Amino acid sequence: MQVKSKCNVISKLATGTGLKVLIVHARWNSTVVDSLVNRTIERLVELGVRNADISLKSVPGSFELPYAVSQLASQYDAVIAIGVLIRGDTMHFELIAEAVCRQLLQQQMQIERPIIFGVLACNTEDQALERAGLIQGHRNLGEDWAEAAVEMASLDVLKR
Ligand code: DLZ
Repeated sequence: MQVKSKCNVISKLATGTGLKVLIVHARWNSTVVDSLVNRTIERLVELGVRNADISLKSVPGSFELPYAVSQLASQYDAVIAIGVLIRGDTMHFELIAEAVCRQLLQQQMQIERPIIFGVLACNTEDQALERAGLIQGHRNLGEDWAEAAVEMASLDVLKR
């Protein structure tokens, strides 16, 4: 039996109309990051978010994502944090991946805004290229992040 790796993410009711979304992305591994960011934007627009309601902010590396989110998130209905970590010869990868994940989760609860985890922690460059749809036959994960942002922001708007 084949396991479904992607749930049917977007709820039928969720629409991006009227939502303000921030994408914060790292500049490391920019070929992969740019492809992920572009597909995220494209999918947000397909879901009804206006181009004018999508803001972009870049930071040097993934380690800087949580601070940028903490400073900016409250002005938006959802934030998508995007970075690509590729394992190297040192402990950097483990330290950053773990810390960034924990901090983004914590920010989400503190700021009470959905923060979508678009940080890839890959063992190889090929894994990163695959997940950005840059290797034939592979899907770009940016579309899942856009769908998750719209669905989660819609929950939040209903509550207010
Ligand atoms: C230093 C570093 C390394 C080695 N690798 C990556 C990476 O693969 N992806 C990424 O987004 N950032 C990397 N960085 C930079 C750190 O995230 C951070 O920007 C610096 O340590 C400065 O705080």
